Amino acid sequence: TKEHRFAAVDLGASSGRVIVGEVAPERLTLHEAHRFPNQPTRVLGTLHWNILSLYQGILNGLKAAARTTTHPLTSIGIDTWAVDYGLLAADGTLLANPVHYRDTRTTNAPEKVAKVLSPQALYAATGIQHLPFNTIYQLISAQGTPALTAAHRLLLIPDLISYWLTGEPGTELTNASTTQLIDPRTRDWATPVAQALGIDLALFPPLRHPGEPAGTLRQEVLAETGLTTPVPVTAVGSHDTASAVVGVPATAPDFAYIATGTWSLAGLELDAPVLTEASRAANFTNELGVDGTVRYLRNIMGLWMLQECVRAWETQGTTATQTTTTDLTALLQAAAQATPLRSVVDAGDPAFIAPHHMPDRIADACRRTGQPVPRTPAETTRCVLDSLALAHRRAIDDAVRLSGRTVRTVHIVGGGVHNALLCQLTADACGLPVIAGPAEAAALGNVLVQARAAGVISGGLSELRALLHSTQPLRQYEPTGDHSAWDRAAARLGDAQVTRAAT
Ligand code: LFR
Repeated sequence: TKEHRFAAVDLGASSGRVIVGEVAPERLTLHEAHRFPNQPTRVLGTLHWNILSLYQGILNGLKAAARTTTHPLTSIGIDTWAVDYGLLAADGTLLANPVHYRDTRTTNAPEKVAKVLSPQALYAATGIQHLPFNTIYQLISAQGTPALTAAHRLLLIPDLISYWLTGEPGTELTNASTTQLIDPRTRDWATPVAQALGIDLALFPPLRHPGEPAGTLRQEVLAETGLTTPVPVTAVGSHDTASAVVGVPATAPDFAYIATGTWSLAGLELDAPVLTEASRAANFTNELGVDGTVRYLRNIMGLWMLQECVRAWETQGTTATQTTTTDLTALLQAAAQATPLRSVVDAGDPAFIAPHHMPDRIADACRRTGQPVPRTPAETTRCVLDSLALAHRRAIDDAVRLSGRTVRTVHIVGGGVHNALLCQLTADACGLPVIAGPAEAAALGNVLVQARAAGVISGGLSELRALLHSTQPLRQYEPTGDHSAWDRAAARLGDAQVTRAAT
């Protein structure tokens, strides 16, 4: 059988990569062509993505992909984080550098929106959890700015990259759902919401669905990358979490997933949205997935909390912290030895979204809840990982309760797969077996959707997942320890963590 090569462009909050997937009906292998850092920059008080540097990283990656294979690429797919966008003039010029979702410009936007549309009405119409950086809040904050006033078009980040590569504008559906401007029942624009908020839906190019063609590489891109034949771009689940959930190697329907990385996205795959008041109060989201699915999940702060701690310890630069923290493996080993569940914080608290001073914010949260304050990097790391495991369990329990589904297995995919302590703690907290892997689930989901669109493989999500299960290395963690210790830790956080969306 003939093998095909697909390039997955996968941009995460801390790094971007171009990964080549080789696919044949019973085969699937990945090869990382290029990885590059993603370093946001604050300019005059606003936190920006370095979008041109990311684009250059992608071109370098495609060049590396062209060099490492004698076969032409069958197609390219692009996925990135959600909600953020670039604004274009009528001639296609980028009018302003895209702003990072962790920027604080949206602080007062939820209040403004609530004056026009109640949180209840907004949830009933869109099914999207309240996060302060949802695109609607960004657009409300940007109202009246020169860039938005002059804008002819709005492109979400993966659609912007795709436009630069091909010249063809479009709005990919899975990511569009994170704008909070899509109705999850019709899987089309929520026009009344946009009208109420004064958001012009004409800014968005037409919707396209995962698997649909999205143009071919422009001549200048071919010249720059050394790719020779015409290369199509295929729409994939362009929201990285949509691709990561395609990349969950489940073999039965009764699974929960946790897509880990900067965030932990924990929940279930459903075939219809849950738009109840209880679901809103629990801040569950109904993001749209590949093949008509719904990603029913909650955002949890994720390894961002640990990354930010490590960054703080490194800038403090005392010898003691440097030797223990620059080596993440040593830090995790020390955390594994630290007292379990000594202090936990609410890893769903939006107070942890913004950058800077993470160890202090964690210490404050422990103090406020009357728990011991972690003193060493190892103790703080243990507190973060225990807190993440607790939030994972809570999200899965809530998803089960709110959807009426059962869960027998928890799949962890994404960067957290490399963190054995987090995987084990999650198994312990949930009282369920955890299957960890693949780490590159988003790239794999991206490649699989392309390969199916190209006719190299066929079937629904369960067939794609069976291929993952038979080709990717996975590790299983069985629950251990005293389960009631997790109940007691959860009780310590008490009502502090309940129903932030409701307020
Ligand atoms: C993960 C992710 C989440 C989204 C957050 C912000 O990378 O895409 O799903 O809520 O980033 O866009």
